[in-house]
Amino acid sequence: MLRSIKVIVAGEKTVGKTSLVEQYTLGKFSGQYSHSLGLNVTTHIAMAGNRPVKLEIWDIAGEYFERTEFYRNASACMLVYDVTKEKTLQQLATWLNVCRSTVPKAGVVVVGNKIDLGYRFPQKWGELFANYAAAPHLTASARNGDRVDLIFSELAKRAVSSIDLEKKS
Ligand SMILES: Nc1nc2c(ncn2[C@@H]2O[C@H](COP(=O)(O)OP(=O)(O)O)[C@@H](O)[C@H]2O)c(=O)[nH]1
Ligand SMILES: [Mg+2]
Repeated sequence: MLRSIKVIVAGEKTVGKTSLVEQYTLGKFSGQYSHSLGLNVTTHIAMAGNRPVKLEIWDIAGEYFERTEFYRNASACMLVYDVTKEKTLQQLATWLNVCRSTVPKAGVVVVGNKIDLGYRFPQKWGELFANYAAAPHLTASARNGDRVDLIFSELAKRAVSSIDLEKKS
């Protein structure tokens, strides 16, 4: 049986969380904004290194960051911002806090989405935040699919290492 791993995709509304999950699981970009209702859970088989795992992806709507029960048992959090909106990067500090306080052992990956549109503020700021979070910083585009597989495989990899760490402790 495949091992099931829960991961969170978090960030302000309209940064492209749902689009990234759709591009990753369905290989399509609908270009539509559907105001996600609270929570969407999608499962997808992913490779973590050379092991297949069942990723349970929790896409949490922007306004639900305080619903800490959604984070329970998550092994990794993807913190997404929009490279055209500086404010969405600033807000990630709040999301990071929620992740760290509810699931302290979870791995974290910082993602700047909509890279097809280009940065409208220094990319360095995203890198500094990722540094502060002790997390890798990656950019992606849900629109053209650039690095979408990579960000989710990085997330899966971090999730697996966090579970392995937990087993040892
Ligand atoms: N240009 C561009 N637009 C995107 C990208 N990802 C999402 N969008 C658009 O941004 C809006 C919000 O996306 P959505 O996935 O619903 O954001 P969410 O609220 O974080 O789930 C939609 O109109 C998407 O079409 C991207 O990588 N590039
Ligand atoms: Mg959404």
